[in-house]
This record gives sequence, C-alpha cells and structure tokens, in this order.
Amino acid sequence: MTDCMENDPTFATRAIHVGNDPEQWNHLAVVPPISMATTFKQHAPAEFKHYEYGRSGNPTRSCLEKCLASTENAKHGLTFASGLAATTTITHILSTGDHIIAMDDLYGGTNRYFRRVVSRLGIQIDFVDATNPKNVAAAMKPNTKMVWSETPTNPTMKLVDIAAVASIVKEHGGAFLVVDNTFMSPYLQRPLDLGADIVLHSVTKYVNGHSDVIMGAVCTNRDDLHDQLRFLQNSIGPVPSPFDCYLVNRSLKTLALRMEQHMKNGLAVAKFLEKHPCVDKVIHPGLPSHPQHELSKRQCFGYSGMLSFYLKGNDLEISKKFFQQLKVFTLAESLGGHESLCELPSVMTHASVPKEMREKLGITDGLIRLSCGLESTDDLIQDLDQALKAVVQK
Ligand code: P1T
Repeated sequence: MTDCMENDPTFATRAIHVGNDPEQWNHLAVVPPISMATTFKQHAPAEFKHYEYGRSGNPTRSCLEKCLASTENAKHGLTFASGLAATTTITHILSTGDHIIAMDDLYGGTNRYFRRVVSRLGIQIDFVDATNPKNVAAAMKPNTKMVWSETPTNPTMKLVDIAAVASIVKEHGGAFLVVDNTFMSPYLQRPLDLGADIVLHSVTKYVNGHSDVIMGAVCTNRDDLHDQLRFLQNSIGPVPSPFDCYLVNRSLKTLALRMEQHMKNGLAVAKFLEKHPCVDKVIHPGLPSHPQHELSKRQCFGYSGMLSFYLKGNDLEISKKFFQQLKVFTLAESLGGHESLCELPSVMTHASVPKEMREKLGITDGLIRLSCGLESTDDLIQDLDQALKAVVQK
C-alpha cells in the first residue's frame, strides 16, 4: 500500500504472545489477570518469590513491559504513569552541569518541561533543528549527555534521520539518544534498530489507542541505561496502575491492525486536503511534497494517522469556525485513538511554547492538526469537505 520498507511479518504475533504465556499464572489464564495487590508475602525477611511491593514490580505490569519491549525489538521495557513521567524519569539520569540537545519542534508539554523545569536544575538545553543532522553535530559540547528528538515532530511533522543522528551521538561518546516514537507506534518505526539508545512512548496515544489510559513507556537494549531507569522508576515512583497495564496489554493485541487503518485514513485525508482549494499546504510524510518523503520511506514501515495542514486565510476566527462545523472529527487534545480528533496547536497543545518559537516553527493560528481515527475513510473526507466549504472562501 505504501512505498516504505516492508514490515516484520512476526510483529503481530509478538504483540499478542510475548510476555503473555498462560503458564505463568496459577490457573493458566489465557488473558492475564489484573493483580491489584500492593504488597506480596515474603517467606522470610527480604526473601520473596518474584514481587515484593507494588511500586517496585507487579505481575500485570511485567506482562505488559515484556510485550511492549518485544514490539520495539528491545531487551528491556518499563512503563510509567504518563508519557511525561517517562520523560522526567529519563532526564533524572542527568546531573547538574550536563547539557541536553533537543529537537526544536516537540510536544508542547515536553518543550515546557525542558525550558521551565529542567533548566532550573542547572542543566543546560539547546533546541536545534535536527532535520539537518549537522546542526546536532555543531551543538555538541563536552558535557552533552542527552540528545532528544521526536520524529515525525508534533505538530509540524518534521523528520529526523535517526541513523545519522545516532552515529553523531556515538562518535561524541558519553551521550545517549532518545527518540520519542509516539507519533508512529512501534509498528511503523523502530528507532532502536536504527541506533537510538532509548525509545519513549506516550502510551496514551497509539499504543493504547482507545483514549482511556494515560501512560508512558521506555524501551532500551542497553543494560546500563535500563539499570538506571529501573532504579529511577522505583526511586521516583511514577508507576502505572495494574488496571491500566491490563488495558494497554489488551490494546497491543490489535496494534498492527489499528495502525493499518490509521495509515489508510491518514493518507487518504492528506491526499484529499492537498487538492482542496481551501487548503494552503498539507504536511504528511507520505506525500511526495513532504521535503523528507524519501527519508520516511527509508526509516519507516508506513505512516500513522497524523497530519497537519494550513487553512487558507491563516486566521484564528476562520480556524474556530472550521472546528465548529466538523461533525465526525472532535475538537480535543491528544491523538492516536480510534476516534478522529482535530486541534489548534497554537492555542491548545503548544500554547506554552513561547510565541517567537512557535512563529519560527510555523505553528500559526491557521495550522490545524488532525489525528485520523478508525472511522470509514469517506466519512472523514466528507466531514472535512463540508466544514472547509462552509467557512473558507476559495
Ligand atoms: O500526555 P502524556 O502521556 O504525558 O504524553 C506526553 C507526550 C509525549 N510525547 C509526545 C510526542 C506527545 O504527543 C505527548 C502528549 N501529547 C498530547 C497530549 C498532544 O495532544 O499532542
């Protein structure tokens, strides 16, 4: 269906079975039980079978973490109470005096955390346009400890060449590369295979996919990083609930199927909007007009349901009217769920990004972000068409 790399045919099987073996449960349950216990009996002081205390470990969580790690081709997986809790925990690996290089376009909450929280801890941050890996090389300092990137970025859909940036980070020595894979899910992109050290997800999005769980995850192949993250997960404490772990483990079973439909809808909507007279520009990596279309074919297995576009007029009032007309798309933050969502990053998800930074990135009042869900393709297109025609003058 796309001209991207061919996907791994074992993906769906692993997402269903890894970590889910019925033999691990007393009653051989095919579906893992939700283990609500906050503490576990010890045979003698500090002598216990697998688990000791619910923050340190939980059977339902272990089951999910193993399954999730396998989807990213990772040796280790850890889950957190939110995507931002995962971000915070990774950043705790750093110490005062360290330096971070971050992609300039990031989820607004991640940008805010780096600028307004991490910077107060005596950690220096430089935001660079990592679409050109040379900018990352030029920003490297002797104390650079972490390079942070999303690809595609939220919301301007810029791509970062993961393999190229990973080799710059390795050459530097002492730093590690984190890739936030939220916009793609492990089905469509596997950053560790391309040389990243850590992959992060806002599980809240595609991985859970049903808009009913807030969760984060981190996967890595590096034992040293995993040991530190595992220590921090327990020492800081932002762990998810067993019930949420159950729900996400359940969601992984349909991830491959869901992503295929997200991809189909996203591409169809992008192609439709690109021809629409009421639209100035569409940004979707699957369109040949995307400046990094070739890179996306090389590093991804397809495209998610995410895209952004500029409404003709580039005006807040026109954008507001457009949202009021939509009937199938819901105006709301977040993404990656079964239901299609739309939002205005300039005043919603990225309102906390300073105005000059937003303007430089092209996050204007006419930039609309869509998360195409799993509805019928024609219904999504018709909904957008009627809303565009109602509010935008050609
Ligand atoms: O919301 P939370 O689970 O804490 O995840 C934060 C996060 C991290 N990384 C990316 C790329 C994200 O998009 C997010 C959250 N994003 C939204 C809520 C949004 O609407 O963009």
